Amino acid sequence: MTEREKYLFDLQGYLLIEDVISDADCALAIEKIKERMIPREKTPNGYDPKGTWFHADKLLDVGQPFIDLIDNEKIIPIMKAIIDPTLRLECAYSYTRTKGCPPFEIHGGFRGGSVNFRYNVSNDQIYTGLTVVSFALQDVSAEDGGFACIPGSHKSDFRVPQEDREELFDLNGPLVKCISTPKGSAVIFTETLAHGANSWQNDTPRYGLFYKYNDRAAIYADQNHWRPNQDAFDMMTEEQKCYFNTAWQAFGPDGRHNTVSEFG
Ligand SMILES: O=C(O)CCC(=O)C(=O)O
Repeated sequence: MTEREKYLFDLQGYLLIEDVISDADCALAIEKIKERMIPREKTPNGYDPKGTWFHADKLLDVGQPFIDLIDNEKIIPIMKAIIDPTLRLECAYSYTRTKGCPPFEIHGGFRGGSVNFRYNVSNDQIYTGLTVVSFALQDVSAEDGGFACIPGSHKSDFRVPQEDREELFDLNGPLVKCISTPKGSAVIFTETLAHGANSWQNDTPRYGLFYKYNDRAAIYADQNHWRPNQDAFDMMTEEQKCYFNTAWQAFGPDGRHNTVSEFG
């Protein structure tokens, strides 16, 4: 991680990295997401998306290009620098949203929560928890909608007051910034950041692709639900399998590699 990247991530709570995925892999990812995506009844925050929001889970089971993104060479050194040298990949999924979809309400923005939502810096070292890589499979301009956040909010020691939430977390309000992302780039953002997504305004749907990493010792998502299937493991390198080890810190299984019996 360069000094510039460290500065920007600490300042903003997110970082844009360009030229992460090739055009061919963007096209392949969209093709496979289209085959797998299903309509979402309600968004995680209870909105009725009125048929405009789709999701595709367990993308690693589909093979490439998703497998190679597990340990992308431009992303992983940064994740190791800001989370921990030993990482777990919690989940890999897509949200696809079509024109006019309801916004994904701003969430996060308070660093005093659980281990997953930490953010501290000490002795030149960033310590964050659950961290997302949002891959841009197409060009997204700020006017299209898409990823939005309150830069710097990952350092807030206070929760937004409930009565001010609507005003301060207004996706079109002065605190919130929509981020433009060129095709093939990725936004790395800490879940501690106040973030969400604005209503999508482009005729072409937004095929969002999200990988969530965590400290090996921490758990956010259901490990059994998100565990890749055996076909996916068979496609992975030994190094890639390590991202799916069960969460543990002391007295873990011998070696670092995953075996099914770890869950036994
Ligand atoms: O759609 C986005 O860019 C935001 C997604 C998000 O906040 C999430 O998946 O937790």
